[in-house]
Amino acid sequence: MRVGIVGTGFMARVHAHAVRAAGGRVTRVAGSSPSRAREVAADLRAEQASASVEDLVADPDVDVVSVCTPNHLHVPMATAALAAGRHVVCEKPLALDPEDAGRLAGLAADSGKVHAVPFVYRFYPTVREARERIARGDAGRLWLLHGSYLQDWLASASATNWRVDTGRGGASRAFADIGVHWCDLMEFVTGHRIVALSAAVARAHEARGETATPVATEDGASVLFRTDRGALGSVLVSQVSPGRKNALTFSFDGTEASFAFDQQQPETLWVGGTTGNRIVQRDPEHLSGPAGRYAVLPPGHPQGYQDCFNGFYTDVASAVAGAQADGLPTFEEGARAARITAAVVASADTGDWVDVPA
Ligand code: SOE
Repeated sequence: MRVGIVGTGFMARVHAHAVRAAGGRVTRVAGSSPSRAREVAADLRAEQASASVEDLVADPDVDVVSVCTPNHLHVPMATAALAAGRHVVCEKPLALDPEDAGRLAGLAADSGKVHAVPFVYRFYPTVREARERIARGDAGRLWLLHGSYLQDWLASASATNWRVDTGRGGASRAFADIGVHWCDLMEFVTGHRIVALSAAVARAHEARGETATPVATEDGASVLFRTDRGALGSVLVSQVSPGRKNALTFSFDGTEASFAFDQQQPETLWVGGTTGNRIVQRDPEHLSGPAGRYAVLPPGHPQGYQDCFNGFYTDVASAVAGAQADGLPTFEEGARAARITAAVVASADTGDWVDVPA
């Protein structure tokens, strides 16, 4: 699997490691300029730097294009890659609005090519174990789905980033950036689908950066939702919660058992019951098949975020080879995330409950 990476930031590095872990080659890197591409290609040990994105997507030595750029460039770059007949991995959010996301998902579906969005938290073995146990009925009827995703990298008013800028990041920031991970994970693990939601957003800082630039995007969001199977849920999202780094947590509570997970302690899954609780270890010997597939190290050697990306690209490589694994997040999941985000923005604007299209 020969991969051309578009983008030169933190995610490009994570994607490059994962491509190699999956047995692929990083054959090209393109960036905001030829010189930046050369610098990062050397840093990532890519085989060549491409002078432009156009050169990269046209290069016969590229099977898969991985779009790791700021959000506003995702649609044009993924569209160009599909038009050139390449498979595409595109970082979330797929697009800044649901219409563009839907069009891109349609293009991808019609292309017959592999198309994937790295909702990578699906690839923790303990998450897959929760999904398997819930699917076989261990939770009973799930009725309360709750959790949060809290970070602190934007806690200071001096901290800023292209994600803060509406033009490059989109109308929503905290929810579009990390709330979508939580919602994808909830829907993937439980099989429920959000059908309506009520959201409120807030800002800790009205201006950011050295020039005190006014901010129009949210630092945090609180979302109440109902699902197609009658459950009630809530998720709290923040990028200004000091001490919380990537504190994605969920608790999915059923009539028989509750399943809880903490992304900062991913080696275990908590299973709550009225007569006692259990801690399920990430032990390949004792996980279900679909979970064990991603448990690549013996218990006691912790797996983490990069291992999730490695598992994601292993499944991308399988799909490129014609064997798509269960649970690969595609552009359809990217389009769904854009629909949920648009509902959050609309509800936060009006204060009303907003339906989320199927
Ligand atoms: C920044 O909030 C970020 O890198 C997100 O963009 C990623 O999607 C998330 O997995 C980690 O935090």
